[in-house]
Amino acid sequence: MSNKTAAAEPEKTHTEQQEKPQGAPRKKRILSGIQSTGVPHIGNYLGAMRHWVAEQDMYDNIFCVVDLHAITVPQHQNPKELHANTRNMVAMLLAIGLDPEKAPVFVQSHISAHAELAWMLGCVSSLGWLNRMHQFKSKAGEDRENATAGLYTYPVLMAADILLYDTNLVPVGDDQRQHIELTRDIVLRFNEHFGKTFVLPEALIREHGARIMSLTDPERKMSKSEPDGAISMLDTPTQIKKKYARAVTDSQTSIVFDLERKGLYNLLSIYQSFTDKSAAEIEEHFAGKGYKELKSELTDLTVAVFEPFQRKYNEYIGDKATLEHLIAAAADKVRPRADATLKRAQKAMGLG
Ligand code: AQP
Repeated sequence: MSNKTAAAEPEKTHTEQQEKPQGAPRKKRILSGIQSTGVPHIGNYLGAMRHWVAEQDMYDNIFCVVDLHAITVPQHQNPKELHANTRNMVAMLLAIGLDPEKAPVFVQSHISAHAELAWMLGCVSSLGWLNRMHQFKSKAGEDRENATAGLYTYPVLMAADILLYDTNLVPVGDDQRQHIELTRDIVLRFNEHFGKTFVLPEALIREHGARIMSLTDPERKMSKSEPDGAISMLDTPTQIKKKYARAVTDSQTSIVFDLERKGLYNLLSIYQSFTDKSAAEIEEHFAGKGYKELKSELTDLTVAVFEPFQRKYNEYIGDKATLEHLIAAAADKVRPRADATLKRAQKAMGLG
């Protein structure tokens, strides 16, 4: 490694300087992604997606459906299903209100720079760093020998996703915290060794809803790959009602935020995320009431939020030409930025 020292917060990159309009403060750039591994659930929505929509005027936004990440597990290596899931995920992101003009939603595999930069970053990442990643451990499970190499290097690809766009902030759920830390380690090492090349990003993780747990096992994170414990954004009102009704709770009766009562705490966290009320207000609202009332209100809140999304989603799914056009336009919009960063990194490393 060279003896060049990197500033903890690197100065502006060449691309940043070029893009800042004269005299106007540049909006911070945010980038986030979601895997096309099935229908998104209330965890994805409350932990990440709703913030992307609510804050799209505040930031310079880029969103991607990360299909290259989806294939890191064999269950998602069914070509037809993956292709459809990717389109469905873009349709859902548009349906919840992302405006393609302000917030392009592209498909990760359409921009080849992601895979190219990931290889380069893999060559400056230590095995020790990857060995510490919790998500690999939980997704690989007991049968680690049979987990794919892609699952192991997943965080390096995620670093490439973020760094290609000179991202300042990465709005994600709590499960991604460690991956953003790894991205920062990669930036610091790369910049120190090859000179200032990448922007140092920060995670943007919210206080409420950043870790919604499974309804059937509140010790585990709600996940697309475990649909029984998840309320999907395409569930019907009847399914939503049934899933809340069956949600694991306990034999106590008071409705209070108690971390020891994990099932109840999770339901109250969902309620809090949907209503944006304080814990004290919620406890007061449910004083003298029980699980029946809580679950019934949760059903009503969820149905009221998801029903309009489902209508819009069906419109996008029914108009394949528009959807494909928007997907292609988003890729065209972001590609020059990704290619410029890739070139900058290649030059820094002496490639080519
Ligand atoms: N349970 C959760 N609570 C809050 N936020 C969550 N996110 C995921 N699960 C929760 C956030 O949603 C965004 C997109 O996630 P992803 O699709 O990229 O991958 P994931 O974290 O692996 O999500 P899943 O639902 O668990 O999918 P599978 O089953 O395919 O692995 C991210 O910002 C994530 O933090």
